[in-house]
Amino acid sequence: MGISRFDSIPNNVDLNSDRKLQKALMRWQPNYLDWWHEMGPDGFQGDHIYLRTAVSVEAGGWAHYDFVKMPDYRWGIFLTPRETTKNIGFGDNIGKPSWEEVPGEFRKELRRIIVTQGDTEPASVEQQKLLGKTAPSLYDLRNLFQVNVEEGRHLWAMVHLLHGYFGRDGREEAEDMLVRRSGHKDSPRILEAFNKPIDDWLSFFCFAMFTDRDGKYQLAALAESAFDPLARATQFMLTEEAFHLFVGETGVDRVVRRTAELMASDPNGDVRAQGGIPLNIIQRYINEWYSASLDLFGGEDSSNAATYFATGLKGRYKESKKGRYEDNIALEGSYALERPDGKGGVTTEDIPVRRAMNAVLRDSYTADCERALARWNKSLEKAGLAERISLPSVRFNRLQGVFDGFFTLPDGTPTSRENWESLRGTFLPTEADYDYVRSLMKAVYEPGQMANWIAAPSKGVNGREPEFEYVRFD
Ligand code: BYC
Ligand code: FE
Ligand code: FE
Repeated sequence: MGISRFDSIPNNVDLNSDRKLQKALMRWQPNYLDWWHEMGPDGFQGDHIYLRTAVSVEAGGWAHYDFVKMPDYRWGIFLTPRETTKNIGFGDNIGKPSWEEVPGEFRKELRRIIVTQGDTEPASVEQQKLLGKTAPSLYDLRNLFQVNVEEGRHLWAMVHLLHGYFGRDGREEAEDMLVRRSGHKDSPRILEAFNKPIDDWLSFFCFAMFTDRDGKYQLAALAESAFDPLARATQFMLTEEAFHLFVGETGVDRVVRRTAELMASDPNGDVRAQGGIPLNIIQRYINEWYSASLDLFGGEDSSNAATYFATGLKGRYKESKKGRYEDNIALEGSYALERPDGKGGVTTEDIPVRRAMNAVLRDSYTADCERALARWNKSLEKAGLAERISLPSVRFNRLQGVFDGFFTLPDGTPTSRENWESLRGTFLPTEADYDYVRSLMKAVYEPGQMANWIAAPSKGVNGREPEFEYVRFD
């Protein structure tokens, strides 16, 4: 019983010869499927979706595209292969061989990192549960489900590590992944951004743009890990992640482009009257999701981060890329950290680089977000408009780190709580904004048709036309 199910799990971890791992996964799998049915996409479970499945780790042929029903998706387990044994690339243990097993002294920290990472994956599926009902096109509907099943696979990737390397407490943690619920009062998901509702597609695109992008940087930091199975699992996750970021970045861009079109075509620039999303609402959504995603990097000045780096658990972005960092030990040098001065202003303080590793990773992320913003602004420019959108300051609207509880305008200018509260509706989405955006969310399920508030994509998926019937309703 059940063994045949394992033949259906694509993997390169020799699952067939690992009895213990099989047994653990066999117990977990039915609970995972129960969770998927309860908390995965609402409806559409019997429909045929044109989906990509990871079937190998070969650069050219890792993905297979076909129509599948989501519950039949083959969630697999893949580690990026290594040609040679690897040495630790940074921190106090630099140069020593990477770990194939979990060292006893770092067990707790490693488990915690893997659990935190794993928890975000099902959380995002829960947050996006209802979006299929209001998809702006079949192309977008299919992309949403692609992201959802792959986040499911990312959970599998972390559960494989928990089952394979952590024994009984790993199995307990794997069960708990299916128990916590996004936004639940008593057992919420671990990180705050994964408890926020995602009720409309502009929120979804912002989430995929800004929050999945935190995922990219966290995964990249873990892909440097001295714990080799974690490094290889996260490395492979990054191949799928690239598409999620594409969905977010091009999704926001398509909204901006459509808005620009409507602004340019109406002499009064009245986007609302034409059923589009005004630029200032888009800006407020960006402010909201960018600041919430910055919180996911943890505190800028963090002893946890210093420990993770020193021990080799977590590196910087592209730590092992030659020439990117002068020094992979990072015991010398400092980071100029901006923080509140205690008198209502802001000051800069030098802190040891190792303590600033969260901030260093976040800076790589911010630069990447700025690049995307520049692209969106190009779309405004091309439409002949003078308006521009921007990223708020990293000080703005923070609930973690040194600026938690500090009030600034989006440009970073300190202000009083009273002033901030009175201006809130100008820089963060209001209930009226959400109501308006939700009022536009009406499903469009005809192949090639597009909701009015968003531009069509420039190309389809896997070489198909944008008009392709990406979802075949049962
Ligand atoms: N919310 O030293 P600190 C993804 C806690 S997204 C709540 O400042 P640290 C995806 C912290 O736990 C990527 N609590 O931070 C995206 C600590 O608690 P204790 C997910 C928070 O530990 C879209 C205290 O505050 N992966 O993949 O250096 C769709 C002080 O912590 C938060 C990871 O996160 C917060 N935002 O860094 C699907 C990677 N921030 O010790 C998927 C694994 C901090 O006082 N996680 N705290 O009890 C980590 O590496 C670290 O846990 C963090 C926090 C970077 C998140
Ligand atoms: Fe993921
Ligand atoms: Fe993702």
